[in-house]
Amino acid sequence: MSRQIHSVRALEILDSRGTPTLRVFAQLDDGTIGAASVPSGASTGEHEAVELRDGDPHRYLGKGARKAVANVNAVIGPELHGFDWTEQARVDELLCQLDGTPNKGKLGANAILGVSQAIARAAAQSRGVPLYAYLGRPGARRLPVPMMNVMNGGKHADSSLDFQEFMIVPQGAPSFSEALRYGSETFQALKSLLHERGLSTGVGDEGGFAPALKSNEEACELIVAAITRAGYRPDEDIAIALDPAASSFFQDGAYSLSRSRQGNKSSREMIALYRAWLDRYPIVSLEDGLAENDWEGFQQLTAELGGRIQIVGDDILVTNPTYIRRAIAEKTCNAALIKLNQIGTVTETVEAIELCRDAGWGFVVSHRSGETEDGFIADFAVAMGGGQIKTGSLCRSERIAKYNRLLEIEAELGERAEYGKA
Ligand code: 2PG
Ligand code: MG
Repeated sequence: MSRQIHSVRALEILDSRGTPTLRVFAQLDDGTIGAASVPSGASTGEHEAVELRDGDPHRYLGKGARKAVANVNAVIGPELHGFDWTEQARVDELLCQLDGTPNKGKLGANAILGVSQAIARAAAQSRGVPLYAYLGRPGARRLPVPMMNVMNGGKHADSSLDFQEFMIVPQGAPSFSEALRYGSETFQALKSLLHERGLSTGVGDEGGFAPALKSNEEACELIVAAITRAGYRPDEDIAIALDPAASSFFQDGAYSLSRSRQGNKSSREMIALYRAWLDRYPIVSLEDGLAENDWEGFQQLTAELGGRIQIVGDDILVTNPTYIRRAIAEKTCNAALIKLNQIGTVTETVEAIELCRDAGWGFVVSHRSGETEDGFIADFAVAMGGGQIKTGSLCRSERIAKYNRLLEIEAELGERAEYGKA
């Protein structure tokens, strides 16, 4: 049987913000075609792999993706022609070599990731197995607990919230489908609460509400009230996870909570604030509670609160094995956020996850704020078996696409499906 890649080609498409991105099609010699679309972040980490943009101010405000498309069609495609598609690690290695830079700045991480994912998809299809089974360890069957971002602030919405994401975590649900129902009902309860108070029910980039609240605390209060109104027990059934995305409000050496008029805070004061919140709200996970270069602060945060909750590194780790290794050695966090496009290939992402697993860390497979209808990360989360996914709120189809794909996987696994954090 032929195991050769016939061709890869890319198309410029739009993401959920109406900004260009890539859809890549990989065709194998047996005629199978696998496709994948690439997401894009807004609150990006300084050390993320480079997303190549055209920079032509006359097209899409400089954000066109034609250069990345051309790199797939003219540079990567010819090199991959005839390459063995069963060797994902070698495909990804070749992609890194072709680029030749440490941050994928030449060909673009968007071009590279699209190819890497499209080949994985085509390979799974050709083998006749679902993507989660193809990428996963034998017997992959763990459905993740979703972290659902029901309140949006920071760079994702013009709300009054300094913190970017307030998420609900249906940890007490018996299955993924029930978790989704818990989440959806709570989202609707939150909508009615906001409506009754005369607050906006318009949504931000990830589908969470973006009202003008008086404080970040009020968001937590409202979420707890919504959980109760929906008939669930805060904590036991549904907990809270936060992603303040603190790099985005770290200015001139201080954490500036200017939207909520809480003034400037030091790392110590931020940690004290989180500690106080832990006593008041059912928080189980805190991502990017401090800024990406505040390694010392993070270490302190993990030392003080890491025994009680999950301390997740996103901007500080950027799914990069180099930073994850350092963070494991220095006890900087106890979990990593995993975004394929921060590092740029499927194989390197798996490597980052293996490091977390070996260190006894948690990991959360994540979407970006700019997404497409592609459900790749749903399969990827099940394949990796960590039992946590972050993929937005309970509305907007680019978010729901991932949840719907997880429902399909759960149904397919039937009795074998497991649910929950590993
Ligand atoms: C984050 C992400 C995803 P962005 O900070 O975790 O929610 O946002 O994609 O804008 O970096
Ligand atoms: Mg984040």
